[in-house]
Amino acid sequence: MNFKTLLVGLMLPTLGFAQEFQLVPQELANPDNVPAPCHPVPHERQILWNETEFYAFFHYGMNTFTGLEWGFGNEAESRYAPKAMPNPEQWVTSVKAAGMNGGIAVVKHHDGFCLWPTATTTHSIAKAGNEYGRTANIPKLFAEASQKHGMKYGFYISPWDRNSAHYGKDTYVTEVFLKQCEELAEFGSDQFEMWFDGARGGDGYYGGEGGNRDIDPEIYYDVPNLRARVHRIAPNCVMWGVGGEARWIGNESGYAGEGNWAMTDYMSETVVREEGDINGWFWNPGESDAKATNNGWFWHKGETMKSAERLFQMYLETVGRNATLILNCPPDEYGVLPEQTVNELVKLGRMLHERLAVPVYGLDETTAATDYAKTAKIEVSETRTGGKYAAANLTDGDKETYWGVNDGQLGATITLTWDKPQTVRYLMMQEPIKLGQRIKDFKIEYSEDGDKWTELCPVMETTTVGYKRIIPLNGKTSESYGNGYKAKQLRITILDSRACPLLSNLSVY
Ligand code: FUL
Repeated sequence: MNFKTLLVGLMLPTLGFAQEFQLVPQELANPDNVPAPCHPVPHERQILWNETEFYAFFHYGMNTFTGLEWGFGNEAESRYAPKAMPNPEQWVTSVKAAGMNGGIAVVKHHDGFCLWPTATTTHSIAKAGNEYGRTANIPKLFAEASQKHGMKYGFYISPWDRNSAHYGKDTYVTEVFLKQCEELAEFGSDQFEMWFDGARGGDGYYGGEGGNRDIDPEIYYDVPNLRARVHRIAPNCVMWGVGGEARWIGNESGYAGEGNWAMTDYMSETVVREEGDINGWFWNPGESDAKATNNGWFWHKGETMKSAERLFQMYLETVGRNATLILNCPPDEYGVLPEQTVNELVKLGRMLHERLAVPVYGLDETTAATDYAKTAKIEVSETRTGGKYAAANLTDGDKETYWGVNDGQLGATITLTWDKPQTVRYLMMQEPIKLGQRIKDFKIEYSEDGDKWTELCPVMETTTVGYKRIIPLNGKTSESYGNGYKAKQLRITILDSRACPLLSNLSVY
């Protein structure tokens, strides 16, 4: 029954009680039969963050000029002297051409040098070695460029500060770190992520005192206060790492586990980072940080780029496995992304567009991969009652609508049929994660003639889906763009799920 309102009331005029009764309008608790959430579920800001999918990391700062990866904290401010006016707008437009949706700029690394004129320390661009350095307020320019080009943005601020005399004492947290985070939040209330690396102290300059300062990051940085103070200014800013709202994927090589849950159990070192935890009690989705270059996080002379094909593989193994990918593209001493970086990023953008129909700035729809799911006849084993969960929702391009089955069912099949066989290489699926991550086992089969079925990628772990799963149908992420399979039919069988399975999108390329 699907009545919006039940009018409850007994009319007993014949017994003379009419004046005793009222019509009581009563809302049905769940008129549309909306599935119950399967806990834990993400916060709204975590859903928005997930939708950013693929974004850049820009490691730039004192190390770009000293040739170091980890400055000690004693570098003279004058050594920061860009050879031209740094141009964050060029960073933003270059990564937009690669199909990225935003970026995070490193504005303070472990050396403590701040790329904005902070009130908390003199170790900043205020004392830079030249006019370019002193005038280019990097977070300000980066936020403005991102807003101008419709890109999401955020900042990396190292909690570990090898320059500060306060580091290791309470005053560092109250007078330096939290205030710096607030200063950064003020560069834009619409920022999407603040990045805190995991470094937890060690040796450093520490205002000249030197020595070792070790802290316990779970207590020292006053995370509840940190979160509250940043969210007051930038409510959708996901606090990464020590902030507890998104997790490190456990490696810096650009891959997530084939099966990957957005949940983890707790925030300690024993967290299963690459795969997450099916029984995890809090939503802590994975982000993979990886380098587009071959050596450092910062640009150093002789640095080279990975090939676009290798970067495409990383994309499949991160975005395609329910993680986000933050790909490091370091600006050079001129404050721009070097030409070879820009060229490779353009190639990557084309690949993503032509193979997976990723929207890429500057490329129009005519060159995008064809989504064969849109022209298939789609049959499902069951459709959830309630009138809102039809299979058509799988291909309507609307992230809010979804198909699903009834409560109590933990499996289902979806069969796509084409008039003529189509050459297919990738399957993309998405769960409506606001209702929790549910699917835990599935298989994919195809039929060339509509009669004989063959299982695809049987050795690949086809377990989780989550926010997004992209399966190369030949089972290989490294040589995914092969000849493809001629399919008259493609069948996805969901074998097991934590609660009735739901899917918001399904594409076949
Ligand atoms: C790590 C840092 O120690 C590296 O220098 C780099 O910034 C990387 C992304 O995070 O924790």
